[in-house]
Amino acid sequence: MAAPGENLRINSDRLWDSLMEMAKIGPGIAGGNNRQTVTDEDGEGRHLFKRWCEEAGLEMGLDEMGTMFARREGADPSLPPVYVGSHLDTQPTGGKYDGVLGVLGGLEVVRSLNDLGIKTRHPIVVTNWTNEEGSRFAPAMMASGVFAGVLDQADVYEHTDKAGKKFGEELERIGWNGTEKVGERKIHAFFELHIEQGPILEDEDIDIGVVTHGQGLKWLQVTLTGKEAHTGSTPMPKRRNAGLGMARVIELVHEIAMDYQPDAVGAVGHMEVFPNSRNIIAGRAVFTIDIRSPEKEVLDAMDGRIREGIDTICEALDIQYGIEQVGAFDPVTFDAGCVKAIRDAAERLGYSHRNIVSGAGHDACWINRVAPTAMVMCPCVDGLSHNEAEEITKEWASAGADVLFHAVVETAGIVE
Ligand code: HGY
Ligand code: MN
Ligand code: MN
Repeated sequence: MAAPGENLRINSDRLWDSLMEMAKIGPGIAGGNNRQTVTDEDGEGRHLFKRWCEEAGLEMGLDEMGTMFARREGADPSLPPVYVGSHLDTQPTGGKYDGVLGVLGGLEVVRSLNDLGIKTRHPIVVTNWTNEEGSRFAPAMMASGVFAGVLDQADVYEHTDKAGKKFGEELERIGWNGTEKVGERKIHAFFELHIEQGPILEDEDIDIGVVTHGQGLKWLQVTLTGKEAHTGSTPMPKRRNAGLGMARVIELVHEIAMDYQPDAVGAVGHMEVFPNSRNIIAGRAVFTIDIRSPEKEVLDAMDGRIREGIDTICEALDIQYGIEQVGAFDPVTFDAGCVKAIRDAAERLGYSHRNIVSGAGHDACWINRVAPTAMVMCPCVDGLSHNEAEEITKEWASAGADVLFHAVVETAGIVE
């Protein structure tokens, strides 16, 4: 007996065209995107997404974190909706698909339901979560974190970017601060389609990643304080070199992550030295350590060893240090029912699939705390992401969106 809507497929051309259209907004310098959160470019991308949603007959909601909720009514409006989405904000040197595929894949589900004249029992809400990347304003997954009650809205409103601008003021400046209280919406289930951002699916020639877990993360912002001095006339033993301290800590993070292979990872991607002058010994260094593991015990062990190591390094170099945890979430186990809906959809559609643990963080990781949640992944070329050269194929995008379509529709129920 064929499953309801067994042959349901999305419109591949329309999805791809929408991805390419959105990619024109906030272009990067090397073919990708720079559409950072609550910038004018983000605002422009939101307007385009809103226009598309309204053309699809959706009603747009907006909360106080700027998250967008585009609702397609269900046969029973009193039922909690099935949410489907991701994020439209990008890294400063981001790709065209990270996050965007999940939002526009969700829109494509609705567009396809409209084409087919299908009514679902539960309403469906396509979602654009504000500031998933956490690059301009830490932490990552900011709006979904406030929605899940793990981040404080008043606090994150005060977080500043490198230029000292505040998140809340920037959200208001671009005109996307809504009036809806954050986190009051009831969610029946949440599904997120995302590129893998790693090499596994492509290496194994697999169409679909059924995401069973997400690894945990910690972001430790470190400030090292030494003493500015002349690089030429200051004897080596008399130096208090914060730049040298940062270099040793970066090496330490790498070594500690290598002690917990094959799964743990660690790096420092954000680093600033002051005064950053060629002939002044760095008096201050500010940088962020990013460590991750699927196992909480390993994450905590790495955290402890890094803190001990920083203390030893700073004592040897006679420099002071401060460590502030600016982001963290425990490893995530996604909802078995939602995961099964995704696996069954891939099976039904004839797509190759495998279980996978997400290396990157996603809004789904927080929403999983307040509603049954799961993710679908598609491959990306060379596993590359957070790089303007990020690339996927139209076929991969379509397969992922087809599976998303089936999982969402099956969970929302078809009534006619
Ligand atoms: O950092 C992350 O994993 C995500 O891309 N924000
Ligand atoms: Mn993302
Ligand atoms: Mn990202």
